[in-house]
Amino acid sequence: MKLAGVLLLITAVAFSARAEQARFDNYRVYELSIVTMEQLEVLQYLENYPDGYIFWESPVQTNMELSLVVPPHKYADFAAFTAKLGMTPRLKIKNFQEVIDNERPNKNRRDGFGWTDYYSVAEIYAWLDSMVAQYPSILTKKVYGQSYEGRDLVAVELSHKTGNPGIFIEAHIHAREWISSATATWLLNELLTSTNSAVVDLAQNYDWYFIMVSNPDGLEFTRSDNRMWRKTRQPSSILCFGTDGNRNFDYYWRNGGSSTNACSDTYSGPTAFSEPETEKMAEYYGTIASRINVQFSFHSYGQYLLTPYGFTGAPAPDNNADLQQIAQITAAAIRETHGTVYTYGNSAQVLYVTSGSTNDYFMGVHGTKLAFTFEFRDTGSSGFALPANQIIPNAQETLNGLIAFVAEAKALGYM
Ligand code: 0X9
Ligand code: ZN
Repeated sequence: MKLAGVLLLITAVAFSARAEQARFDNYRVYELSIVTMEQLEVLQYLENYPDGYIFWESPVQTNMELSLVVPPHKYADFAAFTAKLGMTPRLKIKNFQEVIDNERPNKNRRDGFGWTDYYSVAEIYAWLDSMVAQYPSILTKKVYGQSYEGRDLVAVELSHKTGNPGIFIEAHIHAREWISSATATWLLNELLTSTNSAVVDLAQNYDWYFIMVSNPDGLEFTRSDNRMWRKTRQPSSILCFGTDGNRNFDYYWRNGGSSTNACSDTYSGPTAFSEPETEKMAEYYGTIASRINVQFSFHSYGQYLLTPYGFTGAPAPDNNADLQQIAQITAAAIRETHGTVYTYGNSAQVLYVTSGSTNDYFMGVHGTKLAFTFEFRDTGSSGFALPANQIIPNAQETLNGLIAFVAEAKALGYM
């Protein structure tokens, strides 16, 4: 009796304390083109009442592509409603669980931090601390706030000398985009250890500001509960959690391409800067903005290099011709590395409308002249669950892109 009671208690504790990772067995992923208003409205309705569907992009406008994860119990419904809407879905993934199972082949290896696997917030922060300890005269750690769940919000600054132009990189604001922080940590490691002369030049003659994990609560939630989580984790309504950090910045906030529905993946938040993660990042940026020449946001997926502004009816920035020129050179350098093809252009034109994004805020409010979003690999065969063996090639092509970017920006007088 007594033993049974204890066992029962242990089992109960084990079940309540350990989060259950959602599985996606036989979930299919389809790509759709939204053309008509009717298609848009039906998909928007579905996003609000998803009942098992998972959107990889929010349906915000006609003339956009969107990937949709379809659970087995919706196969028939999905075929029926897309046919009624005159849509021709393209099957990209037959069993999404298989893609997730192939994402981390080395996850059971215990050989320290590296770039053949993805890591937790604690592991990333511990590695950053070890690098700061190893390079105390070059690297500085700044804790610029705490997340909603109380995790540190951390920036690292790399500087070899005073007076360098500044480059700010903000990664992993979207929880499921694991490749974004993996690429950022790899870049920092190269800047600290590479003997390649082009990389040494970047390290010594520019100051680098990195936020590796802008949304630590979200990253942890993707590891414990739901790999497809995107937003922050502050409750947004009785039923739903989270705000899209990249819709929560205070510049033309709620001006298109975001949702006022608290359950949507592109929820703008109740007010601009409602999330500690975005408010604190903006505060931190305010302290360094005068020293920043270039700002990069790291995201996935799609292989895009995007320029501001994103909001509805936005004017082109005065220096748009330079932005496109630099983007073209960067995309060419990326392609020369491993053949990866990037599409570049204004984010609202080549992707979709967005408002309250980091790029728009840093350019519009702080006058940062060069602000770009990278959407890393791939184009949808794995989507957000990019196999870890692509971290290094993705990072290598990004580094080559950055080398070409900085050279062109310098030639055009931005550094
Ligand atoms: O929707 C987004 O926030 C970004 N795409 S993602 O699939 N990673 O979610 C694109 C944002 C691009 N817009 C601007 N930076 N203005
Ligand atoms: Zn993103």
